[in-house]
Amino acid sequence: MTHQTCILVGAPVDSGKRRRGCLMGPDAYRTAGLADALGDLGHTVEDRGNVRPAPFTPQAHAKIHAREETIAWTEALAAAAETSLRDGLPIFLGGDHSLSLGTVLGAMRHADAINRPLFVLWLDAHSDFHTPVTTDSGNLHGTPLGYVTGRSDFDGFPAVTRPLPQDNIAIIGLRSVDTAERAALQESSIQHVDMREIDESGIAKPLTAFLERVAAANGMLHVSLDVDFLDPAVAPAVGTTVPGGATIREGHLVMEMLHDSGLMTSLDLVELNPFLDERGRTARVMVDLAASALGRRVFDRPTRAY
Ligand code: B3U
Ligand code: MN
Ligand code: MN
Repeated sequence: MTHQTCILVGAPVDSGKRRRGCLMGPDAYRTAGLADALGDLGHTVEDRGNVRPAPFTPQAHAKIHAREETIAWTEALAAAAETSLRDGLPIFLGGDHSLSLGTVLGAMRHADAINRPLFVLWLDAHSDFHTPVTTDSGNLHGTPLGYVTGRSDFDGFPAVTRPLPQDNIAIIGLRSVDTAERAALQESSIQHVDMREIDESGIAKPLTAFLERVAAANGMLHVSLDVDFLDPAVAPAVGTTVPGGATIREGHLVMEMLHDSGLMTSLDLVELNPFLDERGRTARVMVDLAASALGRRVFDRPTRAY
């Protein structure tokens, strides 16, 4: 991949779950030197500052936490994603994973407008495939893939007029899937890769299979990287730690393969909670992973054709 215009879009969303702190994420990435890391790779970097939610009136809800606020973020971030995708490669600095209801919706609208299919790579311990009805926790950060694929009961959220086809999604890193999600996932055609599969066959194999499908369809590719994809021993700054996650090496391999593919068109960095970090180390790991996705490497490799 050659020179890119990387557009940093702060998304300090903290409404998708009850534990607070993800709102500090965008500034932690800035402090950890994301813009310089990408600039050093020869890219143009434009920091557009932080998005703000559309106006909203909070309402008490028996089950769902901060529903109106999350709807307001979804509207604002869908618009920001659509605009920034016209100008370059947006990197959304989260913020919890409920921000992806908006960023993926915006990417879907952009892909529709230019008549290309959108694919989504979800790097996460969780499948985030709930609906507001199936969720046990009431936390909307567990619902973005349910929303964008057109599952029901997202009343009050922007309408998903042309849902993302399940065939266009891969989730890699799974090790915490609720019963209702598991049933829905197994019935779906979403490519779902758990840690066992990664242990048995390596992470490159399912990723290559997915990237080949993206390339064959001339697809756009939105990548959503949840901090908890990584093992908490190397990335502790996240509210929902799940042991047994990806290693730093697996994380970098995924990012390097994404770079080599030339397919990635937008990126979310989500669930970083700087309040839980240890001297900024998780923020730095995430910045390093983003740099690998944008071309940082030890040695050049012959380009792999997809
Ligand atoms: N599936 C659980 C846990 C969870 C999902 N995403 C995160 N945690 N980060 C839920 O609450 O929906
Ligand atoms: Mn997630
Ligand atoms: Mn997760």
